[in-house]
Amino acid sequence: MSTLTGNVFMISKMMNFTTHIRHAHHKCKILVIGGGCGGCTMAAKLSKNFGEAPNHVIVLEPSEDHYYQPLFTLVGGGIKPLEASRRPMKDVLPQKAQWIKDRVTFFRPNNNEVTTSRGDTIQYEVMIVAMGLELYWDQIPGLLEGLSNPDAQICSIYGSNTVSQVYDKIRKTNNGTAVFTFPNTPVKCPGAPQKIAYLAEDYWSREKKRDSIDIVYNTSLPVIFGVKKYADALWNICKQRNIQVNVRKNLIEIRPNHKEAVFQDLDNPDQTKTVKYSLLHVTPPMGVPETLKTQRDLTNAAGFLDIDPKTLQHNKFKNVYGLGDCTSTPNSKTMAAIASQSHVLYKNILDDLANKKMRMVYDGYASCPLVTGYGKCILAEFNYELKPKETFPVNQGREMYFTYLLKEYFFPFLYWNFMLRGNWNGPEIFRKVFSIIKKKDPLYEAAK
Ligand code: UQ1
Repeated sequence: MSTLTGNVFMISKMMNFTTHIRHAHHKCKILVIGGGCGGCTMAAKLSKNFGEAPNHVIVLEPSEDHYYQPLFTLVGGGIKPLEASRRPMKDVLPQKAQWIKDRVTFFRPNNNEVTTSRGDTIQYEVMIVAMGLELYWDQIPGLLEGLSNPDAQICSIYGSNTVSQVYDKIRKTNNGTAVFTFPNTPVKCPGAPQKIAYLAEDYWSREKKRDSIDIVYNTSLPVIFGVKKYADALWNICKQRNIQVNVRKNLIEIRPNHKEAVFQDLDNPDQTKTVKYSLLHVTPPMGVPETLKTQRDLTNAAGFLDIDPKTLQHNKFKNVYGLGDCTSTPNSKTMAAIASQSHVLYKNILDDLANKKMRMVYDGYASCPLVTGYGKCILAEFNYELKPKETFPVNQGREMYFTYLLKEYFFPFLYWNFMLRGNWNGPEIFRKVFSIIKKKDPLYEAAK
């Protein structure tokens, strides 16, 4: 026994902690890395096919809680409590799957095996990587310090531990400049950084404070939204409601004591601008979790799981698949995208296990319910080509109450009751029904 292991053994024995140094070996048919939206959905689907150990599904996930993150915008807007977005992980993971409450520390794809932080090994026939994105709060000097100071007027809907303070800080803002940011990294739900600006604007208008507050949306992107149809609608809204949009501006530093934020001009990187704010809403930089990012044989140059954008199968290791925010597929990172991906992935994995050709193709479908105020929403839906792919037989580029109701009530219902149980494959089913109606409607035919 080496000295180090010996010491650990002695200390743990003294503390009656011997279980800490056990090294269990697990074996399964399907290993799912991550119990978030993508992981939980895939585990639910596949555990219906593979139920009995060792031909079963294992989910490796360290968190105690599971969040429905699309609700965070509404929590920030004071519409929903945080609790509405949270459920215990044990209640959402499928009963038939085995939950190992631990995190992956090393992938050995050549051996079909991973190691966990407790030193366990898990062997798999098929691995699905669904690790999501991590928030890099510490990459912006002053951000952590500012968030922990209740008087600093810095907030973010992105953290489960920061989102609850957003509405209070919006309410406390009476004048000055409210600044909303979008970082220079991929972002989960790229619409959210501006949705919270619209909700805040609407709140201040209702409270008759709007004339005393300037609103600025500083985005690192060159556009307000990637799809022209919706971008045009959003530009109009910003113009009408006097929200100043600055593109290619990246937050690089905050001085919470002086209420100053420093932005870099991404087109002229030497140029910075310091802005005085009365409220600063920060969307933090994000990236793939370190354990995956540093696994060079699994990831692309940017650190994302290197999968085929159509089949969602790994480009090198054919028994590895991925979905959700941690993969290289160039879709918008939203929950609706994961719903579509989960359907494709499920069918493709079953085909592949049966030695059949994979039949399903993911077209990059993503959807973003762009809440533009209390009771208003533009329901963007589009594919890899950034072409609109709308479900309903109306122009979804307009603000509507109906789509807002979907966002507040229907999508959460769909998520908890259908998606997490493996029974929601995206809105294809609605689209089929509506396309039949559309075809039968002479007015629709004439409008084409
Ligand atoms: C969707 O399928 C989904 O998953 C549950 C969401 O979750 C947040 C969505 O926001 C959206 C828009 C969809 C797409 C569904 C329809 C009916 C357009």
